[in-house]
Amino acid sequence: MPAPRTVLLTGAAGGLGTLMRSLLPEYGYTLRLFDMRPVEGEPDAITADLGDRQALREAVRGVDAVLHLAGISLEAPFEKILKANIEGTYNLYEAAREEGVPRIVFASSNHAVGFTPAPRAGEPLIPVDTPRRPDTFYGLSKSFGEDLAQLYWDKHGLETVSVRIGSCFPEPTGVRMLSVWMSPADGARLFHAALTAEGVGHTVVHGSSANTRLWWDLTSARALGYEPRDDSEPYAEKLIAEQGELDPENPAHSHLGGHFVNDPPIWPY
Ligand code: NAI
Ligand code: 15L
Repeated sequence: MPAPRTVLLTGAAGGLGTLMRSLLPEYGYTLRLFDMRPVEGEPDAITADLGDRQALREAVRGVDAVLHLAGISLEAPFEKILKANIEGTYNLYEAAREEGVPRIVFASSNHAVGFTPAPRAGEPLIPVDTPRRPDTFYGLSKSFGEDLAQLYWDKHGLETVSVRIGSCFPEPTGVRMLSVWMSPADGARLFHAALTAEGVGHTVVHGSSANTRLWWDLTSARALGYEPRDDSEPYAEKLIAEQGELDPENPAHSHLGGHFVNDPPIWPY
């Protein structure tokens, strides 16, 4: 596959989409933007819902790849998750198949496997083939997305890298995040690797920086050419002083998915 140049960025108005709009052009991409909300300062962005199959078909036409970030990004009532994340992701894959788009990079999440116990000191890192253990309807939708990606590779030859993102924010804001944080710059490095690596078929990778307190294995991400450069450790002293060490008896501290394992739905809209 020739290196992709024109990439459809769904979820362009969101937190991660905003970070990637500023970081990915440095890698030479031309971004076409898509979101149900207007993208500030971007009058050419496509404002449409993932439920609009015609808009999606036009949005993917002629692009070399899609970076699919759009969707509900926290726990929410099942009916909302069903529309945005399950049907919406299906609609995107159908549009990509119909228009011959060769690759999608799918924003999966640690919450697809959020009930996986966090490794204690000396235990092995969580492997990428750990059984799915979604911690929410949200995590379940990311499991669906990964299976959908596998189906479209096996049946239609449409490639996907499913990136199980840990926490991608400018800084880690909690003690758990010290283990799963992905700096925005490392996020751009990983997405670039996922967009350009040869012969990925459907590959699942963990998305984190090279954190000292890392919980999961980055081997499959590194195999794409990803070389993380950041580490959350400089934030550790301050966060632990403020919040204390993780308590192994607290389920929200002792599972990969953190508070998602026991929080009620929190999607604000
Ligand atoms: P966000 O909530 O800030 O952005 C999501 C964007 O998707 C929003 O701009 C929203 O308007 C758009 N969107 C939602 N439903 C839509 C629909 N039906 N049609 C069109 N657009 C729709 O979320 P964030 O943090 O930017 O995350 C981006 C993606 O990465 C999400 O899929 C999220 O699940 C995933 N992810 C993010 C992580 C993080 O640390 N930021 C961690 C793990 C996964
Ligand atoms: C996610 O999947 C969410 O989209 C993001 O907002 C964070 O909550 C992140 O996981 C996390 O686990 O920290």
